[in-house]
Amino acid sequence: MLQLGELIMANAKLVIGVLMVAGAALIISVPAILLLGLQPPMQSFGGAENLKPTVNITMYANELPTKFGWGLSSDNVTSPGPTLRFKVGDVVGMTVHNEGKVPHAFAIVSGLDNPKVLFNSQVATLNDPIQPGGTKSGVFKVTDAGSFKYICTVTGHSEIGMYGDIVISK
Ligand SMILES: [Cu+2]
Repeated sequence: MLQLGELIMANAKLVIGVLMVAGAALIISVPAILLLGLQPPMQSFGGAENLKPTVNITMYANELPTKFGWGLSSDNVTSPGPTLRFKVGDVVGMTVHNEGKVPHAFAIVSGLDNPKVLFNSQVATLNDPIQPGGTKSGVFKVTDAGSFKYICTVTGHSEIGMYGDIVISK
């Protein structure tokens, strides 16, 4: 049978032990957190999480009465969409809002015929598009000069006007 004093001592030792373990965990976890980075995870479809945008663009996807289109503001969506201009080396932070009623997605492609995605520029994909009312962002670096297209990569959408010109200068 433990005396009251012994019981208190035993409990005190237990509390001290728990505090020491908690302190050690804190001491270990702080540098671990610093090493792993405190930044919130940024959703990037371009695989360029380490790139900091030098140009930020916000695009709006929507359906028009007889076509699908793009705009730089929600009240000016056109088909084709506005021409986008970048310079080689620009790191583009692209945010796409889906203002429409069906899923959409964004990518810069080689052209409308046989489109090939360039610069890892897809923001959302055919299989993981931006749902109506949703927003997705991506960061990518444009590395080649030329005239390309941006499109919605959801099947059939670029065919009904959901594209625009993109010009990348040297
Ligand atoms: Cu679309």
